[in-house]
Amino acid sequence: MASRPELKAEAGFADASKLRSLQPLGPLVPSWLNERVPKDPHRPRLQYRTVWVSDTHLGTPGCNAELLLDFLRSIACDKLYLVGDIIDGWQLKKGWYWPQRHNDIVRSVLKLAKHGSRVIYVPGNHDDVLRDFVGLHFGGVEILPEDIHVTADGRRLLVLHGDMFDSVVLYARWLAHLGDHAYTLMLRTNDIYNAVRRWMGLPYWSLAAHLKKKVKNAVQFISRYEEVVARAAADRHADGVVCGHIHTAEIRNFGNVTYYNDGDWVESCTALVEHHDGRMEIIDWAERVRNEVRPRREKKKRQPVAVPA
Ligand SMILES: [Mn+2]
Repeated sequence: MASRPELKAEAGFADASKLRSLQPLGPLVPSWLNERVPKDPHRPRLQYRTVWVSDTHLGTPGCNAELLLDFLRSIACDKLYLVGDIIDGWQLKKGWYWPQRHNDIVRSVLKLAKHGSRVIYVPGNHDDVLRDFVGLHFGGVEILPEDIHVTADGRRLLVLHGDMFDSVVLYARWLAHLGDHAYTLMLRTNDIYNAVRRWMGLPYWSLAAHLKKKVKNAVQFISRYEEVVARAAADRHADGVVCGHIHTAEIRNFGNVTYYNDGDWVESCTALVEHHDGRMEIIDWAERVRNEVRPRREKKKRQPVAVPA
């Protein structure tokens, strides 16, 4: 896609104190990542052919809204896929939580649609109410149960959220429940641990991501999930599959099928992108912002002190 000068990035972050009051339980990504990063509102946007984002869980304090908004305001693409669990209907039913920032995110998506990006919303399990509206358009956003995306290099990718494979992977219901509680506890522990690390001036460390990598059962679950989804794509004669749901970004080959997972915006702040030549890449936005903020902070520290004459 050619550069679109009319599509200018909007101004940067809200101040961190405001964010605190909006997110009483605190985000899982450290607050300093959400500090105001003065960005040139006329900076060129990152150009992609396709962008996949999922598991943003809008309507919950877990959503890293500032980083997500920053990402959406930094990109331009021909096609944007919202791959499910975008709005967390389950949590909203339990209690209404909808800060201004979540409105800004919705507006930012609609703005991309207005400026020519094709926006496709594939509902997940947390926004399954939208599955009743499949085939309809809302403000330029198409709702589809799943889709086939053809890459620039001609590969056919099946795009779906991926919750339908849970039952295949998790055969016992009690196991799913135990998993849910253990997971919630893990996220809280992660929060406290990082508050301590922040106080000690250490960078953010994700316990959830670490445990998922280390704990045998979690590894088995993720690995088995990836395999099951890839096999389903092979059955459909697709060259690959793009999904979300398990909050673990990945690009992995299973025989002739490539499994892509775009990650999430609760734990990791990742997206999947297709470049204009068909090359696929996982974008770690938290990491990118961290690298932007770090040199600025160091520069600030190293500023020469005025010596009285
Ligand atoms: Mn899900």
